[in-house]
Amino acid sequence: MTHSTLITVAPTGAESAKADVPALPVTIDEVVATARDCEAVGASVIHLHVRDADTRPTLDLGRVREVVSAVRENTDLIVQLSSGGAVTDPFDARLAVLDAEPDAASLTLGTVNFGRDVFSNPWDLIVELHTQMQQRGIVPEYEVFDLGQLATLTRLLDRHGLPHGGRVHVDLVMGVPGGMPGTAQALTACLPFLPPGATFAATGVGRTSLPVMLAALSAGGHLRVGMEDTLTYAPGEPVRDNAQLVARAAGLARIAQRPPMSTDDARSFLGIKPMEVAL
Ligand code: KMH
Ligand code: ZN
Repeated sequence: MTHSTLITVAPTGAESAKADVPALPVTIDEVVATARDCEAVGASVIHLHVRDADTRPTLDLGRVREVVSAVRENTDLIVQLSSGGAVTDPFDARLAVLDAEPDAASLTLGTVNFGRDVFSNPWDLIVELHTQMQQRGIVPEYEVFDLGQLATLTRLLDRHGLPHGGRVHVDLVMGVPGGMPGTAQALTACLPFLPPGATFAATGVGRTSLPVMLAALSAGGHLRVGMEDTLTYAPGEPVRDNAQLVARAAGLARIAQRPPMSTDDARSFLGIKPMEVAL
């Protein structure tokens, strides 16, 4: 079991509208402020979806590059871009975010119903993302929405080799309507299907955030929290900001005697170049 806990913040996502959730960080200044606040309370990775000047999700490369460099200039966080985007995004635009040269990027291992929508991730897209990340030195975080997607991960690694950095790190995304439930039982069921030597984090969407976080910590896993996944802190209490969610995750990690991982340690854990070499 890793001594410390890697905490990823997913501050924005592609699903919530700024008009409905005024605390959602969408401008570059808001994303930078959130990134700094979350780093200060224990995050070491930021999972980014970018919004345009009208607050809508965008994969516009210029805008994505701007956000990546703003976060890098103001924090030591590992910058992980979403390659999932929004359910409406075409595959070529999702692949093109790799041109922004993030440290890391998400890579979802299968198609899944996503509420009333479909989050489409066919095999050829998975292979293309995996091999392009290998070639470009970008570290993937394998997003798993259902247990069968872990079999796809094993097939992917068997056929196409280990990711850049050598670490196979999985994020179990739980509680999405259409994916696996956000329960301790579902999390435990996934663990035997992780590839040998792989590490995992877990994310519980909506009200599954706390049970998933507690189950992940007890099983030696890492954590992802943020307003991409959770907008209610407690029944009837909206999330104040992303740092509130990171602080709660960091507090639970300390109680589990696996305190938040520093950004330096997170880089070495994930096989990402140290900050001074990266710049
Ligand atoms: N926005 C979801 C459709 C990812 O970032 O890689 C997909 C998602 C996964 O959030
Ligand atoms: Zn995402």
